[in-house]
Amino acid sequence: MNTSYYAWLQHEPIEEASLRDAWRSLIGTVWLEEPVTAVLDTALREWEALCRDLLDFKGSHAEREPEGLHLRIRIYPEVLNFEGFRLRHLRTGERDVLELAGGSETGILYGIYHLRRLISAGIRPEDIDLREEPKNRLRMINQWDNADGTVERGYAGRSIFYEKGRFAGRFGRIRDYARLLASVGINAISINNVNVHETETRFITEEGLPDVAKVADILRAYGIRLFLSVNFAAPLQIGGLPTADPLDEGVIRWWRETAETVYRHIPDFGGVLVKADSEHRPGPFAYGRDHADGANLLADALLPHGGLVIWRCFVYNCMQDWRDRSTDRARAAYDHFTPLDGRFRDNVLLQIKNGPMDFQVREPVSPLFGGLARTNQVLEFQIAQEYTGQQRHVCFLVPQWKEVLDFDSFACGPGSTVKEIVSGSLFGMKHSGIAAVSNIGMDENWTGHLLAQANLYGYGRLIWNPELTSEEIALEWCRLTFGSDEETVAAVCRILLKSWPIYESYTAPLGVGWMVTPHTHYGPDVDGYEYSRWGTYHFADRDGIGVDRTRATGTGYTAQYKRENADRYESLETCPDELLLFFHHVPYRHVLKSGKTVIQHIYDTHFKGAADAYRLCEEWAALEGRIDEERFRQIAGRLEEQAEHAEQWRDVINTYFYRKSGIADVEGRTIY
Ligand code: GCW
Repeated sequence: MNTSYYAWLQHEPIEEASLRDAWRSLIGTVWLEEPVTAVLDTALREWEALCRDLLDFKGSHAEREPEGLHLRIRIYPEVLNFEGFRLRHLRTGERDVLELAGGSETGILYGIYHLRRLISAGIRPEDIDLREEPKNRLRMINQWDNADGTVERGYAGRSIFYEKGRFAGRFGRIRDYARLLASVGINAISINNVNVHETETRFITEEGLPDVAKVADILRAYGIRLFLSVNFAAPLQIGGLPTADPLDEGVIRWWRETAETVYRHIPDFGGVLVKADSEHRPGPFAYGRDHADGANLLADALLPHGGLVIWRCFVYNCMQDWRDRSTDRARAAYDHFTPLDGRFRDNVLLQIKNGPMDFQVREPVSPLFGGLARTNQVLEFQIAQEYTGQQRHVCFLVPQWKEVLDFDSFACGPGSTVKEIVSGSLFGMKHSGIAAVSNIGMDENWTGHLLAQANLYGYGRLIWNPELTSEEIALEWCRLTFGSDEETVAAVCRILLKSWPIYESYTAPLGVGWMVTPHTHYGPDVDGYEYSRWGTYHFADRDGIGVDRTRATGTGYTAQYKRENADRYESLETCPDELLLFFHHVPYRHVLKSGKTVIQHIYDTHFKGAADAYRLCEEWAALEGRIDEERFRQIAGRLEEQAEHAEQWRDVINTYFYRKSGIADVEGRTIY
């Protein structure tokens, strides 16, 4: 096992001897007031690991409460939220203790991981007095893993779960993954791709469930509930029924019995994730039913067992005619789902991608946030860098996610931010939360590009506490991953924090999106999707570029937002530069708020973006000798590839627009 495998749970004792000694004496003995259950056992093992990894010390367990210094662990549900915890340094008479109180055993586990972060950050024991509760109840990961061992949009090797059509039995690896996830507060995971193929359709049968249950057992010890993606047509495909119609009695019975079978194997099964009537997946439309009929069918089957139905809103016409200018893919989710608001069962959650299109480097926030007031909602992010460099380019996505969470929908007046919607607080929803597509695989370092580990870490931390800044999260990750050398930590933080703007600057300009090679989605191909059926166009001609989504002259998409945002996006005067081409079709000489013309902006950002990507290599090179060879080389290699590839992006985009517009670069740089 090399260092990169341990990710942010490194084995690196703190250097300062006096601090290490202070911690050893305070937490080197543990006293647990509770009977040991599975999750508490994990917590104790994590405390042992903390002592070993950070204090270079073997901790000891006390039989009864010691007189002297110790770590006291207790469950305190009266004052703490179920998953919350409190850590305090107490001086009571002769007892000097660090008390970890959790709202539940899971709260305690989270408390131990938090203590690990604090100790790594160099905090002194006497300074500890804090309380933490997660902002979001559901904090989920979606694996897009297939039974054949491939991972859809996976950029870090093959699946850790499956191989050749079956469960691969890599229990150690799954446990290590669960550990990484729990350490940043993840409490739910769906373990198979939302595109459910034939083999995975059978996961919910008597033959499939024993293997699924083994994975659930591992995850349970880390406070993580297992979900499965299911195939809406399962009654037809594996149930021997002639239909999957959600209103058919036989279909209703089939799902009810299937739910009973699932819960017999996995009593705490979390529920199902469903992609229906989307990109050729089966769904209720085939029977003239709507998404509420479809979701409620499954919800009724799961309700007696406490299960949830997470139903995706990524529904659009993927057979569009590019000649048809009136259909707008961006409108689709809102048009499909707002009429159904209020019709879903209490245990249904709609899962909504952050933007109206598909995880582009820049998109506006989905207007469904704010458009639905009587429906449980889950926000979906993509940690996997499908459109943001595929873990070959560095692109730290936390700043992008923060913009989404901080976006004001104005649904109930100012302050109706996405984070208040998806935490359930704005509309008082029963269930809610955030999910994201995972970015890990069998690669030794989990994520392909080692710096992409920061996205998995940052996702967990941010959805636990959306008030953390990108800088704080980057700093935590860098310290935990690379240790205490301040120069290294500062340099890595700088690289992470500028990486998203750099990636944006040399790829598709001003919010227009795409311009990628069809299917693989890697590398530039400006017209790759322009004459296709996917609904993802830029409409560049010799005069201008962009998609007119205004109410006045375009597709009317802007009207899906509440007035404040609708007006802001509708008007050329107020539409933010970075989203201009998402909302408007403008001439190349249109002047941006920055004072530059659109065409000059394209040239300038692409020249600068490629130069900045090259500079990242230089900044990294300066760290040689300060980081172990293996991790240093890995990242250096990826950064070099990025710099080269950024030049390709620069030249393809600049050349395309120069040839289209015939307008020269005012600085006369080389364009082909
Ligand atoms: O962007 C598209 C991806 C598909 C993915 C789909 C989805 C799982 O290219 O690979 O399928 O989104 O989110 O369902």
